[in-house]
Amino acid sequence: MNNVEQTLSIIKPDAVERNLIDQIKSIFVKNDLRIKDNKKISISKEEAAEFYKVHQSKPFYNDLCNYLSSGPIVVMILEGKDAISKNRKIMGATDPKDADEDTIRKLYGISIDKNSVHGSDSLENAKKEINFFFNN
Ligand code: IDP
Ligand code: MG
Repeated sequence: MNNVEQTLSIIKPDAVERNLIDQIKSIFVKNDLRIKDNKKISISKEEAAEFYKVHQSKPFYNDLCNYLSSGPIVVMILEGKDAISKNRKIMGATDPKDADEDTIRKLYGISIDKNSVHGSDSLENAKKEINFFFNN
């Protein structure tokens, strides 16, 4: 089981609102990322602020926290070979207009803030982020 990793994925409010949950999940599954756990939740602005703490010095931090707490989201643990980098590749660039063809953000993203999905960017952050939403 070399390089089997877990990563945190979030389907953001813009995608949940447009009923894209099943389409996005099917892209992960098609790419051999197993959905180990998932739940549809709403979070408070304070929880969003804690989750996105690494961005607290950025000019877009406040808008980002308002946005993630603006409606239901789906949080998922994805598991598979090289899950962290694979998920980042499947998601595409942060700004949908820079994203490669067939990536989730190219297909469904609206703008740099409404870019449909989140994915952990490192092993360390994946562990922290999974624990944030699925601490049992
Ligand atoms: P990522 O989601 O591709 O990892 P990050 O740089 O970690 O991108 O930024 C977190 C989120 O903050 C992005 O997904 C995006 O929604 C938002 N964001 C990033 N840069 C900007 C910006 O310049 N303006 C507005 N929102 C941004
Ligand atoms: Mg990031």
